Amino acid sequence: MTKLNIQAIRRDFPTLHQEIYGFPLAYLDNAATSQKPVQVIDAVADFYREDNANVHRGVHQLSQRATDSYEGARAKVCRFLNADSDEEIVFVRGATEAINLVAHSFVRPMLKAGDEVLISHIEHHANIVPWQMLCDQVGAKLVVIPMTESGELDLSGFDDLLTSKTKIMAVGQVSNALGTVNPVKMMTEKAHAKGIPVLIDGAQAVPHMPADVKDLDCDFYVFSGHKMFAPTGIGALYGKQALLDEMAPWQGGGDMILSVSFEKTQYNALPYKFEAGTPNISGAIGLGAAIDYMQSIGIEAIASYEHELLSYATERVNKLDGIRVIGTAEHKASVLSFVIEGVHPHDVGTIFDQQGVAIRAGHHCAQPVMQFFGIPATARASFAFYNTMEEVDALVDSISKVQELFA
Ligand code: 7TS
Repeated sequence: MTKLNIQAIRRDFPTLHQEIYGFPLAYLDNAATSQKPVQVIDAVADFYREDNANVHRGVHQLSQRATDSYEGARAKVCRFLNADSDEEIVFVRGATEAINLVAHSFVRPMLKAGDEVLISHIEHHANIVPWQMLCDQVGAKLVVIPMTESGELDLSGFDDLLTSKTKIMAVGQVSNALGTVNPVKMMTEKAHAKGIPVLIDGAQAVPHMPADVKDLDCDFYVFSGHKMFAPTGIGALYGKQALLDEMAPWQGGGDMILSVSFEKTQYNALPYKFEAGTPNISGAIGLGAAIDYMQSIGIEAIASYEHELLSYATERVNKLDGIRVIGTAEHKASVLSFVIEGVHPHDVGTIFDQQGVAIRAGHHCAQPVMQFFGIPATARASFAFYNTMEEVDALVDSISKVQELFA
C-alpha cells in the first residue's frame, strides 16, 4: 500500500473541506482543474503582499525581487521537465496557447499546400483545432492516427502515416477523456527516424507522472499549470533551443525586443522573444510553488497511489450492472469515463453533485472520441493524489443512487 499520508496532504487543500448539499465534497474533476494547496495560495498572496512589481525592467528592489522570483520559477520548470536550460522554457497561458505558438511560429512558415500535420483521434480540441486552422489556411492536410475500441491508439499503420509530407506530429501523452497513456516515446523515435519534429501535449500527464523531455526526446512539450495544483492562466512551452532560436516571435510588444525603431526591431534573446507584454508573474511563482509541492510528495509516489485509486474505482464500477466504462486501455492514468444506461451524462453529473460528488459530464473537449463511441458525452471521474478510497465509494454510491432514480 501507499506510503503517502493522504489526510495530512488533504489538510493543505482548503477547498476540499466543505459540504455540498450536506455531503462532504468529493472533488473528482481534477482533469478539468485541480485544487490548490496553501503553499501555492500563499506564494501568490505573498508576492502581492511583499514584492509586487513588474519584471525585467525596474532598478528598484521590488522589481528585482519580482524578477528573481519569476526567473526562479522558470528554473524550477526547467528542472521539473529535465530540460537543458531555462532558455528552453517559455511561460504561456497554458497548453492551448503553447500549441498555438508552435503552430504559428514553427509550423506555419514551412507549411505548404499538400503537406501534412499528424495528430491522433484521441486529442483534446486544443491539439486539433489549431492544426486544422493552419491546414485550412495553406491547403495542408490533417492526418489522424486512428483509435481502437479500448481507447488506445491503433498504431498498426503508424509507419505509413509518417511521410515526407509530415511537417509535425502532435500527440497527447495522456488522453483527458479516456485516461489512455500513449507510447509517445516510441512514437517520437519513429517520427524522428523520418526527420519529423514532435510536439507532446503533456497537459494530462504532468499532474500524474514524471515528465522528462530528455528521455522523451520531443522537440516541444506543453502543459498547463492549473491541472497540476498551480493557478490558472500559467503554463509552459518547452522547445529545443536550436528550434526556438530559429523561430520568429508570434506576438509583438514590450519585453520581447532588444531595440525598436520604426525601421527595424531587434528581438530579445530566448525565452523573452516569446513573452511579449507583462507576463503572469504571480502565476509563474505559483507554478514554481506547485512544482516544489509535488516534488516534496514525490512524483513516483503520486503515480503509484493514483494507480491504486484508479484500480479500485475501476474494479468497483465494473461490478455494477448497466454501466459502460469508456476507455479500457491497458495503460491509464487517473481517469474513469463511463455512461450509465438510459441516463444522460448531464443528469448523472447533476445527481452526483447533489451527493457532493463533483465530476465532469460532457464531451470533455474531445468530440471525435465521443463520435467514435457513438455517444454524446460521458460522465468522467478524474483523480488526484488527495483523493481517497472513501471518495471512490461515494462515487459508486452516487451511481447506485442514479440507477435507483431512473429505475
Ligand atoms: N490538452 C489536454 C490533453 C487537455 O486535457 C486540456 C484541457 C488541454 C490540452 C487544454 O488545456 P488548457 O489549460 O489550455 O485549457 N482539458 C480539460 C478537461 O479535460 N476538462 O477541462 C479541460
